Formats: sequence, C-alpha cells, structure tokens
Amino acid sequence: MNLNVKNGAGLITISRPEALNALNTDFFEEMDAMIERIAGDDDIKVVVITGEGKAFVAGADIAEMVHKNEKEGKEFSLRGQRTFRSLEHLPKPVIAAINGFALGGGLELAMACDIRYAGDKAKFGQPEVNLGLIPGFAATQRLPRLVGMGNALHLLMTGEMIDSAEALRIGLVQKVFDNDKLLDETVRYAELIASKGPKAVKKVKEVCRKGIEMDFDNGSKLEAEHFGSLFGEGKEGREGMKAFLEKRKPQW
Ligand code: CO8
Repeated sequence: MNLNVKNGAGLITISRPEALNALNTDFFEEMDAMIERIAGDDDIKVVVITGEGKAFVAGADIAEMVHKNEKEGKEFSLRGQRTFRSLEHLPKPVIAAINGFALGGGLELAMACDIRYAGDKAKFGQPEVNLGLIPGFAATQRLPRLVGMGNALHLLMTGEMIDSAEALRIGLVQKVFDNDKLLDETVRYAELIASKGPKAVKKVKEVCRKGIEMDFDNGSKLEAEHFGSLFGEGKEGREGMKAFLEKRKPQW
C-alpha cells in the first residue's frame, strides 16, 4: 500500500497485484497505521483509495483464510470490521476509485468509503456463498443500507458479479468513468471537495454517518447543533456567507 499526497488529496494505492490485492492480516495492520497517519496530517483533506492492476480488491485473502479455525475466523472478521469502521469514521471524506474487481472484502472496503466512483471495466460482487461463507467485514449491514434489502440479498445469495452500469443503476456507485480517466476524474472531485469549507465537509460526514444510526428526530437535532456551530464571528459559515455577499472567494 502506498500514499501519494497532492493538492489536498491523499491517494492510497493498494498494491499486491499478483494476488489481485487480496486482503491479508498485513493489509489491516498497514491500513490502521495509514488511517492514523492521515487523521493527523493537515495536508490531506480528502482520501482516495484505489487498487493497482486489474483489481480494486478481489476479496479477503482466501489462501490465508483457508487455514483458520472457527475462533480465528471470527477474530479475523472482527479485526477487519474494526479497521473498516475506523475508515468510515475518519473525519475526512474517503472516495473509492474502483478500477477493477471489487469482490467480497474488496466491495466491503469500498462500502466503508463515503463515495464510490468506478471505472467502466470494474466488477462488483459478494461471492462468499460460492466459498460456503458469508461476508465478514459487515457487507450484511452496509449493503442493504446502500442498495436496499432486495438488491443486497440478490447479490449476497446469488454471488453474481455485476458490472459498473448495474452498480450505478442500483446506487452502489455514484459515477462511472472510462477506466483510463477514473483516477483523474476522482482526484478532480477530491480536489473540488478539498476546496469547500473544511469544517462544513467534516460535519456533513459526521452528521450523516452518526445520524443514519439514530432515529430521525435525534439525527435532526444533531444536524441543528452542527449547523449552529458554523455561525458567529470567526466561524466558517460567517466567512462563507460574507464572501458570497461580497462576491469574492472565501478564505477558509
Ligand atoms: N484471495 C487470495 N488470492 C486471490 C484472490 C483472493 N480473494 N483472488 C484472486 N487471487 C489470486 C489467484 O489465486 C491468482 O493467484 P495465482 O496466480 O498464484 O494462481 C491471482 O490472484 C490471479 O487471479 P486469477 O488467476 O484467478 O485471475 P482471473 O482474472 O482468472 O480471475 C477473479 C479473477 C474472477 C477475481 C478470480 O480471481 C476470483 O474469483 N477470485 C476470488 C474472488 C472471491 O471469491 N472473493 C471473495 C473472497 S471471500 C471474502 O472476501 C470474505 C470477506 C470477509 C472475510 C471475513 C473474515 C473471516
């Protein structure tokens, strides 16, 4: 895995192309360290995650998993869930740039990102049932929330692989680009987000992420609190609104 920082965007490339970037224990250790590093790096406003070669990530590493017993299987599942949860709650936007296969744990990684853009050659699926398994990194929880129960159960029960057009149709990805333009287009969006009010962007993520796990009224209260916190002298909202009225660019 490597990190490249440019114009406020931190590009993480998962690079074990010989195994289609399959996720092993080393991956989770590196990813934990990466999340911690990025959280403390003010130069990184937005994170982009992509894969090297023909896969985004083709799932958890089957060669590593095959030897696990019941206890170890559960521990590996909880291990991965913790990492993906901390990625989901990283107080910076995270975009998956899905360049190829996003299968099993790979799709689970993409679903823990805030936004998913895909190349037109990408393929998506939850093929665990082909292996006599179920997902272990929370696809059973995230997929129904993202695409609805029927679409989720279809993918989870059939193990069918779908293409980018179908992923776009069911709302699994937000945009599809030609594969050779995917990274440029994704970085362009990352830079666009990085140019917005940084506190506002952070709060949008926090309120949506926390709010979806609350009931409507409490989620709305949380929104009002964060909305209010952007008002007043020296606050980001004051500057953004003043800049609009003075027909100039805001100074965040
Ligand atoms: N794990 C380990 N190695 C893999 C994986 C994987 N998930 N996927 C591909 N590879 C390896 C292949 O074994 C092959 O290695 P080698 O060259 O040494 O034989 C190499 O990558 C290239 O792969 P292929 O030759 O198979 O490439 P193809 O283009 O022919 O096929 C596919 C591409 C269709 C993506 C095919 O590789 C495939 O079906 N891969 C497996 C996909 C899969 O089933 N993923 C789900 C895994 S299970 C999972 O993710 C559960 C997550 C939760 C775990 C919870 C913890 C307990």
